[in-house]
Amino acid sequence: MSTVYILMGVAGVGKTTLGKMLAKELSLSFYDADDFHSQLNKNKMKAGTPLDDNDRESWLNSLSIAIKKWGDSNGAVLACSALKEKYRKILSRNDAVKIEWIYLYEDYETIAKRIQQRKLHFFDPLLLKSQFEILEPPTYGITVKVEANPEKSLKEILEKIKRPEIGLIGLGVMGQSLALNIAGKGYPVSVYNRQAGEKEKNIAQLFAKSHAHRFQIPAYDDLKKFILGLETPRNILMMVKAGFAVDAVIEDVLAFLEPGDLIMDGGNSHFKDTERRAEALKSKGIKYLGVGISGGEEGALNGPSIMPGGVESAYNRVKPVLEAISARDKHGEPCCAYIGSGTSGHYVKMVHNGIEYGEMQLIAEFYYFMRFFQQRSPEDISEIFSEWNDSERSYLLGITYHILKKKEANEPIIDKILDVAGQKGTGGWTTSSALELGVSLDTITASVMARNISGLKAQKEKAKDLYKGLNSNSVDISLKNLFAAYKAASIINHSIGFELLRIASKEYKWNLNLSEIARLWTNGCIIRSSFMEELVEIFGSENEDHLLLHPRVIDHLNMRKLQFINTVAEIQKAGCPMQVSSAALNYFLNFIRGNTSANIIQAQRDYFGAHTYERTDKPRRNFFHTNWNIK
Ligand code: NBP
Repeated sequence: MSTVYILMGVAGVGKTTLGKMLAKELSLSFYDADDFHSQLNKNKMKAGTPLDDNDRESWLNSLSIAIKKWGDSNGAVLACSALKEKYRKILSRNDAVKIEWIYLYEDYETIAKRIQQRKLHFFDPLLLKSQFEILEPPTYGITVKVEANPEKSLKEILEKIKRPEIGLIGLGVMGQSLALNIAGKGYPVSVYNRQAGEKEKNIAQLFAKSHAHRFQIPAYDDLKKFILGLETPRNILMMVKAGFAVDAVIEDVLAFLEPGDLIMDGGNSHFKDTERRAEALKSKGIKYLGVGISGGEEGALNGPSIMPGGVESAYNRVKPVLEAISARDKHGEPCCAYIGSGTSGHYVKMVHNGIEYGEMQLIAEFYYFMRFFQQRSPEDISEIFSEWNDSERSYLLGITYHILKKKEANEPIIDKILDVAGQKGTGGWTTSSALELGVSLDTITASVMARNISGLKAQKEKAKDLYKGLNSNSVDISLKNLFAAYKAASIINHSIGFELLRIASKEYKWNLNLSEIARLWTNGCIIRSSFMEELVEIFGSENEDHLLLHPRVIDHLNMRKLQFINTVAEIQKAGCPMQVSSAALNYFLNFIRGNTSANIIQAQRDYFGAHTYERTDKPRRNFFHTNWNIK
């Protein structure tokens, strides 16, 4: 479906001149509505008899048929006075046609003078006056005050008819920030938000209005108008709650989309849902990208880290805008790059969040120990985190420094926040995926479980009086040792997350570039840090094996392993919970021992279930069974 541009306004305002110029610029055919009058109408006009509404109706009807025909082919530019709303209604009666109304205006005196100056043109002041009297300026479309210099007016029209290249659905926390980010980078964007109930009326309009001093953002609460108003083929970015809402929006938009249009899901959808949706839409000719976006509200506004996955040609279509709105790495390159085929974008975002869960819990654990087992104040701990952050440049350490500094009525606000942590699923999904792939995900899983156990608030309140006798006195561990343990655990948490990506990439044939993924995570996202910068180089230097086998990581951990073991042990001995730190330590110890207790497990399995075992004195993949019945 193509666009028909209708330049409307009173006689002499410049419809024909500008219409022809516009048609040339857009490589479209130009039509003058006067040429569509019937012979009867033409005779009447020749005889100086004014046309009545009946005469006009047949003329407008034939024009509307022509408009439909032009819309079905390449589009066109039409000059037509269309002074009254009822005339315009007839012209646009076919819903399936995209009409762009361009209302040209100027005051009576200027037009009269202009017509008189065109020496050969007959000027009837009464006709012009009557046109001004019946004119009903449209409240939609584009309005252009005609300049003496038509080139200037054409420029204004061209700027205004630029249709939005991207339409954003869902003006929640992320959607609003992203829309402003896109508009700020000079990409025409339109927005839509559903009308859900009385409280949620005109969200899109109110949003556009509150930013109208900076950007012209077309805003809709009518889905059809929103979609038909987009440049074709259309690019739609959904920023709605993951789960049912995504399916609901897809179902709604499908009614108005055409083959070749593209839907992007910028939310945290489960990667298997993305796969299902992409498959279903493929059969309808609709392209689909799962676009992981990290950075929260502030990142979405100023530059998030973006992880798009799906068909590469679809990504290439939106690459300029996605790159433009993303954060920059230290070399000024966009923190946005094609991740891989299928559902890899959302998978990578999910693992990002898994690592994020682990990092958050680690910081929380060290805070908790220093606060309640070393009796330090939130203010003191914020200074300690600030020092740690001098070397780590970790976004999460940085925000925790601010959190601990914040006061309400002169009291640290952290003391007023209930110790029950919420979650939206990505951490748990990372664990489920690791279980499916047989990958050890100790730290991330422990961080999900830590949030789960935080929910048992009432039971924990009871339990604290039932298990007494543990020493909660001040535990003497130096800040140097605490930092070493934190750093070691954090390295192991990252290793675990990237190991899942490495295995998933092989399993799902995504060919993920781990160095590039680390680069995307060096800015804009929640887990950005100086260690992430280091990982870009570590993965870039041919490391295709487990991160804990890389020389630089080995150096990091060898330097800290004793402090790590002793510190976590001392903290636990004092009765302080350290779910992620101890999970990291156990992963590390299991990894570096060469042998583990798993031979006992395998023997037990063979004993009760004849599951067989491999032998240390035989090549791998040979399986043996023993008759364990000792008589
Ligand atoms: P919000 O909760 O702030 O906004 C959700 C949006 O989804 C609202 O515009 C809401 O419309 C719309 N929506 C819902 Br809910 N159900 C809908 C339906 N059935 N049809 C149409 N629209 C519907 O979420 P957000 O924080 O902006 O997050 C959006 C996505 O981005 C989520 O997947 C989230 O996990 C992800 N994400 C969030 C962050 C973050 O820091 N917040 C970071 C990275 C990714 P309404 O206004 O009418 O209710």
